[in-house]
Amino acid sequence: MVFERRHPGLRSYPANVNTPTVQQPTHTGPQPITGELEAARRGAPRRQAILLTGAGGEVGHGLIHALSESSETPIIAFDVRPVEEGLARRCHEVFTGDIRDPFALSAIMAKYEITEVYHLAALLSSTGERNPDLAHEVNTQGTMNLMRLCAQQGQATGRPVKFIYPSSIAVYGLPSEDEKRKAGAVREDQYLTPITMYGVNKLCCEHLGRYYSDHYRLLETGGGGAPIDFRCLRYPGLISPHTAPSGGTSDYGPLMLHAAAKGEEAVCFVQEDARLPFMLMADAVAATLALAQAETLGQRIYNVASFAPSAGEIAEAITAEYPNFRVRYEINPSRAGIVASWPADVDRSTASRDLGLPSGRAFEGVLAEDLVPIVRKMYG
Ligand code: NAD
Ligand code: AKB
Repeated sequence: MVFERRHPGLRSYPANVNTPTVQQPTHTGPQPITGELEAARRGAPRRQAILLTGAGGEVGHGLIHALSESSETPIIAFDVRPVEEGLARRCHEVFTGDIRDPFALSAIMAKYEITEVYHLAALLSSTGERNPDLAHEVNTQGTMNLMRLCAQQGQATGRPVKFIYPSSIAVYGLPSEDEKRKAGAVREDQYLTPITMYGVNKLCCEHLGRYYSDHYRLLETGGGGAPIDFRCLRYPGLISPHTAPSGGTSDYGPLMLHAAAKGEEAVCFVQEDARLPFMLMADAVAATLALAQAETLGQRIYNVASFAPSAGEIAEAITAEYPNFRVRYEINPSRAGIVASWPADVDRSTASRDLGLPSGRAFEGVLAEDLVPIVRKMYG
């Protein structure tokens, strides 16, 4: 795989977009026309590639490792922040730019024929709730920009672009704690009334994906000739031993593990009995690749998860591995309210059936086998 690092200076970008004080990049106008853009305009064949946006984030980290080992197709990485060197080395080319900027994306599409997109770039739920306007621009408008360009390419080549989209349990909105208890594991079509801007954005993008795949320009096409092939997993909270999360609301779970491994006290902002579904990052990556590779699918959107412990059960299992581990419960009512609106568990039966995924794993086993050995090495 050729490593050709490039930061073409497409845009100025904020140093850390995942903060409530994020600076909005100023629009610098159209990009200079390069040789590649001219060639694409003349209809010259472009090299086929996989595009991964939000490449420098937690999921990007896992997916780039897995894809670079399993696929011969070059990976093009895109993020608003520079991608760390070790990750960039696994990619054919790295672009730094803002997903809100259609020019940044069209420069990539002009150079490559993108066959598959993993569109990870987003502001997560807590960051999004602190700046809902920006969340809408990045999460919805950014996704729309990318879908529009993929649709143009799909129409021009006659080959639909596979668009892999990570949605979230945030699309659900349970109206009360009582209803959450009664509902148990929710199906894909239940309780779709999110209370966060992030959840609203995710649900909107699911509908955009369905539109571009099944109904695009139906007055002209009658709904046929789909320019994109949208496929989506609704991830639960993800737990990675390699990276600690920030900006999300399910973060309290993985942050307990990272605190324990560092010998620190964890501060948990939800009550001990707060419950959400979670999944090991490596399992989420494997599920995402299974979704991308599936020959046939019964539906476009699937729940995935492996276990659904309460915050207290997470702490208890971690204490079994780290006997000195301590958690201080300092409840943040607003963030706890977001968690209360998300389901206690999700029904994973359709993903099991269509994608052959395991229907669940024991949290204690995942902790002992897949998480603790890695964080012990990482933090000593
Ligand atoms: P992350 O915050 O670690 O990574 C997001 C990446 O997107 C970052 O590298 C960030 O720099 C980039 N980004 C943000 N704004 C951008 C912009 N304007 N232009 C270009 N890049 C931008 O998040 P993650 O955990 O890797 O999540 C990846 C995807 O998975 C997201 O869409 C998220 O909603 C979804 N998801 C994650 C979880 C989880 O628990 N991690 C759960 C459900 C869904
Ligand atoms: C968040 O908490 O925002 C994410 C998610 C569950 O989508 N981790």
